[in-house]
Amino acid sequence: MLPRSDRFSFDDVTIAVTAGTGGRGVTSFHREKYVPVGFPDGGDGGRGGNIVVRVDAQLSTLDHFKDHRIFRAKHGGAGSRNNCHGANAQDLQLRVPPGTVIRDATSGLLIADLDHENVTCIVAHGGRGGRGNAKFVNSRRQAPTYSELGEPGEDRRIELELKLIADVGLIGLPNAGKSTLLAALTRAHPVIASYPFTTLRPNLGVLYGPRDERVVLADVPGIIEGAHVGVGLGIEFLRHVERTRMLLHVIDGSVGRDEALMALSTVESELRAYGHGLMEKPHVIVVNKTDLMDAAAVEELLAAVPGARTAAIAAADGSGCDKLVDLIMRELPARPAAVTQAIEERIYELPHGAASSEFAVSSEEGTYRVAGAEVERRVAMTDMNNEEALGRLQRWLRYRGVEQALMDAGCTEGETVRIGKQEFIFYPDHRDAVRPDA
Ligand SMILES: Nc1nc2c(ncn2[C@@H]2O[C@H](COP(=O)(O)OP(=O)(O)OP(=O)(O)O)[C@@H](O)[C@H]2O)c(=O)[nH]1
Ligand SMILES: [Mg+2]
Repeated sequence: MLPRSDRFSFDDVTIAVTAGTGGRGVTSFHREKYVPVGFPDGGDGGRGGNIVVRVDAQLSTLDHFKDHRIFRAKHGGAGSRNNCHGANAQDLQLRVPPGTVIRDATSGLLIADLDHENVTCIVAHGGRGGRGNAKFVNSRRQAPTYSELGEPGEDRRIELELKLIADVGLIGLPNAGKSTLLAALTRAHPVIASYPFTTLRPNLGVLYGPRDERVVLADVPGIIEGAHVGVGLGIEFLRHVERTRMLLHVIDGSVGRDEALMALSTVESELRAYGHGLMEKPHVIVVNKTDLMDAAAVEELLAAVPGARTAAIAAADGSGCDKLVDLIMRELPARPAAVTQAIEERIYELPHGAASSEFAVSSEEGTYRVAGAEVERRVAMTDMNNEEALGRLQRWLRYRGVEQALMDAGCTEGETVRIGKQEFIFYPDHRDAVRPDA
């Protein structure tokens, strides 16, 4: 039984990220000698840390997420007296290799395609700091005795998918000598062995041209007939050559003309099945292992190979490799403008969850639940130990129609209502909501 493509699961990881909660605002009154009661001077809390994904060109895998998949940013600092603002928390940075695609794991929506160095993406926003009591002063209320708690940070699950960014892809049947060629052209040390499926994950190497051109080569696992339906390692790893500008199709010439041509067409039909424009890219057919062939056989095979660009090499001893490098440098299409430009800092940002004012009431075994982004945020930011803050929350809930919606849903006095993480006993109609433990 051949191994299947689930070996590549670490090219995809799902992680949970929670941004920091904002710091709490503070209730305080100015104090000075001989002044009995001063004005409110409670400062606001600081912002919670964002979760930021950043491209690190030194990385080429997502393996570092293997053992660590839950990330929390720091919370903002609390405000303090004298209108002092709490400290904003530092962002938590997660590093990923270039070519990482980020999706929201719940909706599957694309968040960002991090295909350049130096790009960052804020995947969860920290909550804003709660306002201190100084901010609640108005013409009717000179001395508010409450302040807000910090806003909770966003949390979501995101999916990271790696599509390596290489300039040239090495493809071919298992054992054709792809990894040997990578080792011959670059300083990479891939595992090479005389059995099929030696390479289980893509290897990268950098080839330097005569004018110091820097060309990244990707060696991917071998492809066999039926790979597109999952035979062998499947063809899923071909996404790592999707973004290349040229493919080197390596064939083992020592197996004889007919078999070599068959290998060629087998791999090509798998590429066609995969799609994504792989067959439309420039291909170089590289006849390998010529050290095991006589010159006539090499000529005969080269003549029979379709396509204009061919090379004959022995990757094991490097013969023919110089010519192959010349061919690559000559034929490699220029990088698309989109890739060469924006190397400067680019920041992707999800729209900050503009809290929807909609909410829904549901009930289960005598407990009512109110769900809705704005309502939940409002509750989370209310200091339940403060009568005045609680009264303010209840007035707001009544004004927003939450109280009426609960009554419409059949909720009666004394029943339990849950909003976010808080539980209340329902006392409608101008009586204050009271927490069960209050
Ligand atoms: N004689 C000879 N043997 C070679 C040459 N190139 C590769 N080989 C041998 O062929 C075998 C397979 O080489 P690999 O580079 O591992 O082949 P691969 O295409 O990467 O194979 P997979 O990773 O399994 O897809 C090894 O035993 C190599 O030593 C060559 O030019 N001449
Ligand atoms: Mg290999």
